[in-house]
Amino acid sequence: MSHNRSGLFITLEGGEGAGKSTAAQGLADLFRAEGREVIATREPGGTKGAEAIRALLLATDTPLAPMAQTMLHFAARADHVEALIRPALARGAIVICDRYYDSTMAYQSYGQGVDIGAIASLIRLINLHPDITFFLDVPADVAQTRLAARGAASDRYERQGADFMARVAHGFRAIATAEPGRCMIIDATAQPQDLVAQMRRGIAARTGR
Ligand code: T5A
Repeated sequence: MSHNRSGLFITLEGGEGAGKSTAAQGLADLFRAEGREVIATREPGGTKGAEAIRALLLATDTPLAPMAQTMLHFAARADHVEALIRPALARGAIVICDRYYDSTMAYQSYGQGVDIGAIASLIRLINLHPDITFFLDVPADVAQTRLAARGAASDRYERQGADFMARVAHGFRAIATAEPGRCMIIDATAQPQDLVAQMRRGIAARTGR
């Protein structure tokens, strides 16, 4: 079950530098131009409490065991879902979230070895599923070039290295393959406006909206 409300819950997933934030912004602009209320948000984060947890999660000077990271991601998510996402969906808004629980499965389970069953239990506890999830798939070298061009500071996860990122990418593909009703893989080497157009067509085809 996804949710009992009139809104639409869209999530974007993928590795570092796949272009999720850029595509999420473009999709939000498109829906706003259609006259819809849009909440564009992100994880970890999206509320004051979840942003405070984000700072701890991304900090490179505080070692945290993978299971501790998992529970912090879900603590942030619990606040984000209850304080922002559920109320927005209940009033009919479109919620576009840059990363959600598939990131925990890909990074903490496929990437860091946390038990899949433990994460599946936390997902059941949160009990809010996206209507549609886009997996932005981009070759590692393209993502690396984009990140280098942006010159962003390196956080806890960006520092993990190529093998870790390959396990994460494998995880995302495995999730998308296992749940074809919810998930769509998008070739994220396309130009941002083409990605947004592909996503808009996917939403219309899958949800009729
Ligand atoms: N994490 C998160 C977990 O481990 N578990 C979890 O449960 C969750 C929720 C979050 C970190 O936390 C981890 C995953 C992450 O490591 P973050 O800063 O939010 O950290 O990291 P990302 O979500 O990876 O954000 P990035 O900004 O690094 O990547 P994006 O959003 O995919 O990429 P974007 O849009 O910022 O673009 C990157 C650059 O590429 C260009 C942009 O202009 C930009 O310079 N670009 C394009 N260039 C050409 N063509 C396109 N289509 C382009 N799209 C963007």
